[in-house]
Amino acid sequence: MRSLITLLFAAAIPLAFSCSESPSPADRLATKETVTLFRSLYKLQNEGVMYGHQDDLMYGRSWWYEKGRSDTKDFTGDYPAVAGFELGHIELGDERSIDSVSFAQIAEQIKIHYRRGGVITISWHAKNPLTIQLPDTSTRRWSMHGTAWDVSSREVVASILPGGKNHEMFNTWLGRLAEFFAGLKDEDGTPIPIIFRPYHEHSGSFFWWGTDICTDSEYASLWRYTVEFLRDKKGFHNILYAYNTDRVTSLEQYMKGYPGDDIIDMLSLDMYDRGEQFVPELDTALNFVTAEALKRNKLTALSETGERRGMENWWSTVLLPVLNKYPVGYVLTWRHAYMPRGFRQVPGMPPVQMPAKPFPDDFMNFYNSPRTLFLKEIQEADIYKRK
Ligand code: BMA
Repeated sequence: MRSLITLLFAAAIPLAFSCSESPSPADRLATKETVTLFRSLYKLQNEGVMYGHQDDLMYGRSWWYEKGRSDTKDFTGDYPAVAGFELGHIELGDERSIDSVSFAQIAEQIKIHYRRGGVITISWHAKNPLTIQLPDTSTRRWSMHGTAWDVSSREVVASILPGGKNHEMFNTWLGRLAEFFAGLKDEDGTPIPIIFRPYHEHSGSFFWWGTDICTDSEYASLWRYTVEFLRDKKGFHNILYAYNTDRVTSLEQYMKGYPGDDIIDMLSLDMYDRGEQFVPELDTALNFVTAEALKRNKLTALSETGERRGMENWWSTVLLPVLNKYPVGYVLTWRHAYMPRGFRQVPGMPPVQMPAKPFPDDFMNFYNSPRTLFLKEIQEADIYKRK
């Protein structure tokens, strides 16, 4: 008996060690595929940076939902490693998203990209659950009333948390989100692992969940409530949760409102190039965000960025050198909004003709860098361990 106990104990030690040595999703019940994805990404972020593109599979400036088409593929011959999708307006029960994309087609492309061996990330520009119920009194032509960008009330987050007057309504919204997630299954019924990045860019104050629009503790509670709803109440164990801020200058600022390591799987950052300060600011932020992520055994990403207007060779001379310094899991650039007439019209300004090509030529230098990973490279790495 004694020897059996000793034997069992001896067997348990390496097991315990191997668990603590392999970073795992925050959800202890995460599915096998989700754990595998998490570990693959954790390892890969030290080897290269995956390229991601928002709505890449849904449309480009001059085309709209052509199955199999992708701006990234048109330009480079390969799909992005990470495909970004947006679920704004799913909460209303609409058939189409905030960007007019059919949710059925989003689900279809998520399944296809997963089959190909790619990574899926989802954002959610949810409407403002408080102001959407009030009349629009704005006289401006471009009213933000009731949208994700409506920051006119600081009561909104409190109003949807338990005990708040919009709590039941928000449960309905989360329920609709859950219904969509429930459909994300492989042919054999296996839930598809996704990276979900709601309530993004918290350090800014331009969304109703922004830093000046709610308290840190309300923000953390919103996160916790959402994860508990999806994970514990609805039983999803295929979701990796990405915490996210807009530009920040210190770790303290980055972590304001962080809901906890038991909720979050990825520490991500959004930062667009708006001028000279971009490189030093991004360098500083990626330094502390990635160091903190590794300390906590979390994934990392520069989950939104975009080039400086009018700058040549931005991809290879600005973005890549900074990314090369840090273990950044993926870098994603935002959508190429569909412009059937080929012009971008900013109110009050003359229309600007959009470039005929989806990316500048320098994007090929980024693509050809041995550090960047597109779909073929992560297919080789077999991130879901299907081979
Ligand atoms: C924003 C803009 C909007 C879009 C939203 C959600 O950054 O691109 O036009 O509706 O993202 O995708």
